[in-house]
Amino acid sequence: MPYHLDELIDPFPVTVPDGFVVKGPRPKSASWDAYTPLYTSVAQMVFGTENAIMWTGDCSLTLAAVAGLQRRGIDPAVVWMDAHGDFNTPQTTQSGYLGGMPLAMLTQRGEVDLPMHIGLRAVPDERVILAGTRSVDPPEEELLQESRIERVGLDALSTDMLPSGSIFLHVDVDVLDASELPGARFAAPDGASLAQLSGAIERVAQSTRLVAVHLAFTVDPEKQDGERTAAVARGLIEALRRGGFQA
Ligand SMILES: [Mn+2]
Repeated sequence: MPYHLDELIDPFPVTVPDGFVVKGPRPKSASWDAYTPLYTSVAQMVFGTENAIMWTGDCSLTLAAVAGLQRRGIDPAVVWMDAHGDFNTPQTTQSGYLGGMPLAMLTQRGEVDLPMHIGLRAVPDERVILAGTRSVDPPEEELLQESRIERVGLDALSTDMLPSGSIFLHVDVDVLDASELPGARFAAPDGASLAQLSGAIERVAQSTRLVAVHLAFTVDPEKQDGERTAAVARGLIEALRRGGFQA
């Protein structure tokens, strides 16, 4: 799904292994309501796909993926690897950036109709693990502290600590350090190495309960380094394979 919010990314920064490309319907504006048609079609695709790996340019498309799994009768726990908390709501955000809100939407915070329109049910806080996060706004920090969401470093994330049942893995590549992946749209200092991220992904996959994966390539197409981005993409797929996850 070559989107960064309502912006179609063409060419997409990585060559995606054979699969399907969802290019529409393109949202008519960058407001949550405008995403309903696109997210409905993405949810339908995830509903019909076993072991989906979803390649996108933003974090918000997670909402569609989880809605699609839920439609299949799966209530996945969510492991969220990201430099940012993505835990703002329309009420707390300072930037208004929708890509900074999806984890709040997923746990049904913020007054937004989109989850209802796409049939998304709230993921309980106890079934969410936030990993590798190092850049959180003060209002997000407050919301996170009030929540029951567990936060861990990538190295500390172990197979044992994963919630029970099926697992959905979200990876925003900005969890990596800029030395591994230049050109992140919202770079935060002191990120993970590709080896650290790969290790954490492999341990999640080893649980054998992984049902779908979202790889969010939140890099600026103008500022990224194509070879580095491709190396990261290969690294993430190899980590999933080593952990036993086959798309
Ligand atoms: Mn993110």
